[in-house]
Amino acid sequence: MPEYAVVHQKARSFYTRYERKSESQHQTHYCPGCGHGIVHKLLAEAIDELDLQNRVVLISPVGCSVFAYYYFDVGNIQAAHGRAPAVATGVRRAHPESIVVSYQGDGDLGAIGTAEIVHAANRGENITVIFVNNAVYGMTGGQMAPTTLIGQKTTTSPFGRNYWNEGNPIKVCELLAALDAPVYLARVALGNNKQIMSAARTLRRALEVQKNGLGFSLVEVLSPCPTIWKMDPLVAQKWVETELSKVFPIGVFRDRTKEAVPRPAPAAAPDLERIPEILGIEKELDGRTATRDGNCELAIKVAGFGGQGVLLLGEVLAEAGLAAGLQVSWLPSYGPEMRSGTSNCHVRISARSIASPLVARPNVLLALNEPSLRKFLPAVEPGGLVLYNAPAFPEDCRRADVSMLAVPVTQLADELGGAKAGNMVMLGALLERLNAPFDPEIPGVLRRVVRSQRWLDIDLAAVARGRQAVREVMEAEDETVRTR
Ligand SMILES: Cc1ncc(C[n+]2csc(CCOP(=O)(O)OP(=O)(O)O)c2C)c(N)n1
Ligand code: SF4
Repeated sequence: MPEYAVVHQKARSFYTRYERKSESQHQTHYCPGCGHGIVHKLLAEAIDELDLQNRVVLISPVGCSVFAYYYFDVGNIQAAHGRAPAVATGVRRAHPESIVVSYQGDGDLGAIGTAEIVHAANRGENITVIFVNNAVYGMTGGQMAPTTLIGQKTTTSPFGRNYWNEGNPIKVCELLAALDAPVYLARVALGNNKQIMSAARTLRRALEVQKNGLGFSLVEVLSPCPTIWKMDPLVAQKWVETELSKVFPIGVFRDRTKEAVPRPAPAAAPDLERIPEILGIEKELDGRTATRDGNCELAIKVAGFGGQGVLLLGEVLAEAGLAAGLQVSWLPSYGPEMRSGTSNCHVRISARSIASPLVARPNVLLALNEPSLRKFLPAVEPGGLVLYNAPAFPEDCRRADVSMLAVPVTQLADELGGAKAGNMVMLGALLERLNAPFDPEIPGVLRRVVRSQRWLDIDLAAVARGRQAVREVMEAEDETVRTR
């Protein structure tokens, strides 16, 4: 019997089966000879050896490794391009028991994500970054990366990278080694089997740094990309060993594992209730709206289709609040379409400082179409007010704990000669219901923002029509109550 045996087995931290589209089920989505597959294997084995599978959260951003979550049977989060270190920071701080790995390419980490990696390293976050440097943007077809070699041809440096035009390749390990906080920084390569064995040990060491709570660790892996380099896989591997390693020397650039002390646990988050007090802002008055005596706490959501004057309605309200000496904010939100796309805006009008212009829980909803009503009605604060552009509410769109009023504002505006002034009929209806301190400012605001005399006349008439419509509805309701 030999004293040792070669065991071929899958790492436990890999799924047993990668679900792929039927014709591709027999292969991973990496090209033959790609370094990502090797790095995945080394990482999965290191996780197994350190018995971390149940604690690891892998953050994969954009790049060829975007589907890392198909392979790793650990916690997985997909991050926006370049943002993995920021996401990793949040996860590690919120879950101090987790082991967080940020897996990034050179386009991701060294170009769009430069700020994130530098600041995460400078804060000494207790995360491990695996930086796969293949000297190109693989996923998008081979554009120049910050690590592209001088003279290397890419789709965006077709004559070869030129120092005078594109600068020198960025050496990430050397750059981060200029910072005080990182505990472990190393560069490894996949240029031959010996280098791969060494890479395995280095990855394990980086994870150990985090496991021991010591702080920031990063391993840069020089990795082949045969497809974009247009090389046979073996030639590409050799190129890593001979060319890439020449420009990016392999080695350990920082090792403070002996002297580093464990990073203190992050301070416990304060109770949410205390946040207004900590920030020096008063809590919002839930559900209370405006009264003429100056009490005004309006969180308004105006919503409808593009072209219905949603944004203008919000703007007029905010301008009127401002003219009345109140605090206001107006935040538009609309799709790329100019007309017929969804459009909404958030308006706050308050007697006090406004903490955020976002209105997630409106106390007034002005819904100019049915999709907006359906979308935002559930979010309205109990005790709030809903105005809806129709003769009646759909049967399945009712709430007993809010005040609901249906006014067919587009139709009423049409009768006045301009269906587009439906937003102003809505404004009039709201003003009639609110009795708001900024009500007297409305005509002046309209005179300022509406340039054409014809439309100004229609808009003023529309506001008056909206007020009248609400009075009619209220009187009809009174009548119903009296005759009951
Ligand atoms: C905000 C944003 N900008 C650009 C892109 C397009 N994009 C996708 S992957 C990528 C580059 C990936 O290159 P790299 O990080 O080196 O990873 P590789 O594919 O080589 O492994 C780019 C620019 C995107 N998805 N998101
Ligand atoms: S394009 Fe390059 S980095 Fe992307 S999977 Fe293929 S070989 Fe790997």
